[in-house]
Amino acid sequence: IYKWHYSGLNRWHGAGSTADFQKIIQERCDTYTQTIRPGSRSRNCQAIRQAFMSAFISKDPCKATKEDYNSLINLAPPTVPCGQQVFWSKTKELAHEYVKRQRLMTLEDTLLGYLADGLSWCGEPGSSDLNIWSCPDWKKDCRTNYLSVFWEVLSERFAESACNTVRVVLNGSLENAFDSMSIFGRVEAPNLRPQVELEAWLVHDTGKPPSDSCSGSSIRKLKSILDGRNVKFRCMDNLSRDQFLQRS
Ligand code: C8R
Repeated sequence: IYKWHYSGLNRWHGAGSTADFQKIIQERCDTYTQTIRPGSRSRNCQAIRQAFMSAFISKDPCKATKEDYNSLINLAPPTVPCGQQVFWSKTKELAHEYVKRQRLMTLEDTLLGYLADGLSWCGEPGSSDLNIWSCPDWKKDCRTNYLSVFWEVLSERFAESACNTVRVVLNGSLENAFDSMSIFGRVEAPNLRPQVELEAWLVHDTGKPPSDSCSGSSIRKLKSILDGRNVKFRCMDNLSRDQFLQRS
């Protein structure tokens, strides 16, 4: 039992692959290309599903590289029209509510972000199946797992394509609204191009005082990352969720 536990499919500490992963990818791809963005360049959903699978199937789930996802990302690069991009960190639901009311887009509004949102996936060497029992956890097993590397490369490409003014929605109810270890902090902010302008919105829970502000140390750290890249920065704080959604 000991040996089975540590060498078997159950040995990782993260959730296993989502049931019916392939079917969900195919269905979401069809929905996105036919209903959500029918105007967008026609995409071959079967090829996209196949490229997604071959990125990780039969591979060591702790040895993901950015290159594993090259062919998938080249089939559907995560670009959005200039000036419409919204980043977020610890504010996923709020950011999605915000973009719905504006003509703005998060990474989940691009095809690959939409396909993968909320799903989990990993394979196993010597097998052509997904491991539905467990997948590596970033902290407890390995950082170079397929789920983490996917969001990192996709987020990197999304940030690199930003132009004009872009926005980030940060959680003002946390002590550190900017977290330099988050994907926004370690991947997106450091990959914005010079001359882009980033507007940060610090939004706190309605009915509570904010826990961080534009003059706090976490935002100063964000500002220094951006200064180093010649990215312009503006910051708005002390907004409750309701105020933010109404005024913006
Ligand atoms: N981005 C990153 N992670 C994403 C994601 C996304 O669009 N969509 C999902 N579902 N995830 P967090 P962060 C999952 O700590 O680290 C982009 C991944 O499993 O609240 O700063 C997006 O463009 C990932 O590990 O935020 C956004 O701007 C967690 O959710 C940042 O990166 C990340 O949750 C957000 O990443």
